[in-house]
Amino acid sequence: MGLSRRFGASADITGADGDDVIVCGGLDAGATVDARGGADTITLTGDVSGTVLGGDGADVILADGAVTIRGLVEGVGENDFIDINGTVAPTGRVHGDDGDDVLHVHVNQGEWTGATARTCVRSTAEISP
Ligand SMILES: [Ca+2]
Ligand SMILES: [Ca+2]
Repeated sequence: MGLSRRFGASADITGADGDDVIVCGGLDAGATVDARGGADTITLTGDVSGTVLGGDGADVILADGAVTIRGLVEGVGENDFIDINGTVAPTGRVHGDDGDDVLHVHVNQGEWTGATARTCVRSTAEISP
């Protein structure tokens, strides 16, 4: 009972309350992906300047090594797993929000908050809890 679709960059994407599988090829500034309730999986394969929200439920948000996050990626409620194998730019923000979130960012130049466990290969920015 969820979405399993591949989306482009400029349109807003809103998931269902079930477990959605969303593959997003990039997101322009002003556009939002909101997976809403359920244990959703969001895979980012292009640069994100907009907002990616996991919504309620234990979500998995993944980005491959070529991706740069310039906007906001947020797990929202529950225990989310966010793995950004690319770069979080100085304007970028990765936020676990409520729950025991696990965050991994390969190269962090931005802001990184709201997680109980974090790993980072390379960081040039202040990391706050
Ligand atoms: Ca959902
Ligand atoms: Ca969540």
